[in-house]
Amino acid sequence: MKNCLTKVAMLLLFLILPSMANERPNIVFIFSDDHAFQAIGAYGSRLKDMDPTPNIDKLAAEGMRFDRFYVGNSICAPSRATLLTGKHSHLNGKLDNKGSFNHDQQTFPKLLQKAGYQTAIVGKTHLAGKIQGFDYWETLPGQGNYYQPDFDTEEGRKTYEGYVTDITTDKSLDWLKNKRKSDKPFMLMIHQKAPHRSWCPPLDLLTKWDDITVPEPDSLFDDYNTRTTAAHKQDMSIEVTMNLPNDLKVKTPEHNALMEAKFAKIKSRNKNYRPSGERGIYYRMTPEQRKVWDAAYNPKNQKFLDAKLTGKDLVRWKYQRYMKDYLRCIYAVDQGVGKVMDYLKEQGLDKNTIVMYSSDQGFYLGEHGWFDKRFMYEESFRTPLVVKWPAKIKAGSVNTDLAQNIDFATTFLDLAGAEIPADLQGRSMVPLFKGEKPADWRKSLYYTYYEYPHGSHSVRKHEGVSTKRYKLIRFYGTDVPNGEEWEFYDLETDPKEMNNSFNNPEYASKIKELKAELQNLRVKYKAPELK
Ligand code: SGN
Ligand code: CA
Repeated sequence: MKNCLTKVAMLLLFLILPSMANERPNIVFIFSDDHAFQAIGAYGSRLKDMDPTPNIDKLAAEGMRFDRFYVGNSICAPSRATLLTGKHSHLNGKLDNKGSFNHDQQTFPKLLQKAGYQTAIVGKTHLAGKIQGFDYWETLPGQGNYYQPDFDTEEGRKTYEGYVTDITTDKSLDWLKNKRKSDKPFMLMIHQKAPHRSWCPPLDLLTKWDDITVPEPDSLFDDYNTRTTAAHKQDMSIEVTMNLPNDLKVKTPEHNALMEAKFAKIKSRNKNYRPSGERGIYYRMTPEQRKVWDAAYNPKNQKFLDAKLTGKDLVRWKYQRYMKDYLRCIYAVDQGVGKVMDYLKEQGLDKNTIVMYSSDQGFYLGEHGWFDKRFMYEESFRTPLVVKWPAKIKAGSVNTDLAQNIDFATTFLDLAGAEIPADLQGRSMVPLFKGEKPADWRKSLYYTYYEYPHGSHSVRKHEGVSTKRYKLIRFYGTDVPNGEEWEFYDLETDPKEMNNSFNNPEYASKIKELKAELQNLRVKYKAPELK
């Protein structure tokens, strides 16, 4: 009898297990490059009336918007290393864009595979070397190219004609439709290159928003009064750093002739050569594509050249061109989000598929006169996160708890019901999705930035701690006598971080508290003291 009962129990388990596996949610993770939350309608920014992100807004209306989601190191490759490992940079070893990434280490996709998930990634990874833990992958080498992008695949490098954002979306959909196995839950990562510098839009959007004026941020002409040397010495301003021929697409015939001659020379030595990188974008286009590009930009450029703008007027014009191209890139990313959501719905997959939208960091859209990221100020430290999960997330909800990109890996494993290794540094956001904040949820965030003096934009190394209301930043290795400079902000009274209040005696005890908290976080996250 006992034997018979065991047999029945075994049979039941055998029948139930596969259906349990099917109930585990699928995850579609859409990740863009340098997409600031200010450029998402749902975040209610000054750009919202331009309606740059109707589909991401829809995702937020059907899911949850995270308003206090941050990165641990605001730069591309380190952010991606943290996404994969669930660890801060000093533990996963990827401190800056230059250093190598050890692909052999533990990453969440490897663990998801072990837990029975199918994993796929398409697009930018920015981690040199062969990506591991994915059943299917097609990735951009390095920064990738906007037009006629190369993709690294299992069969070697391939070049596809077209616009990188559309190709990335279509390849992801092709995997969903034709390549995945339908008997297993899946994790699909759609990693868009856009809207990374130099903000090259799809050719059908080159004149979108031509007839409007983009609202400017209050701090476009910030003088960094009260800030330490880092803000004064950066090289990421719209005024000085942003250039006309590549960033802003004002190419004179003389400039074009010079570049063409240069590329022809290289091609005569290497017939397979194709211009690439930011300087090569225009010359990588097909003659037909260039025709469309020239028809759109040339008349606008001529008007600009005739106006001979200088000083603040020139900065204002640069800001307009920058923002329009940036938002055009985002519009294409957003259309891709729409296509994916439509497909999931069509197939009835939407109910049990969690869709997330996020970016590798935030970005300056003229705030403090800047573009790029790196600083611990809100625009680059914060990044968007929108999550739709009909089964558990209340539509239209907003979360304001402090969450960070170290939490991604733990969250994915938790969603999959997989074991969560003890060395992961983040926490699962699944309770937050359900509106159940754990009593011991974190009250502060740890931040580091390392890429100096090498790398672009000359942003000094710093570390810091931030609570919901206060932020303390310590720049180190700078030009002052002991190499150390501090900034402190009260985000409630100074949300735009215009007044460094480090020397304000009213905040002395708060600053002391945050210094102690920074030390606590170093211990908690096993971080070295930075000099
Ligand atoms: C390139 C860009 C920089 C940018 C870095 C890192 N210069 O070097 O503006 O900060 O990438 O970006 S460009 O002239 O090549 O456009 S990241 O997102 O990959 O970290
Ligand atoms: Ca980036």
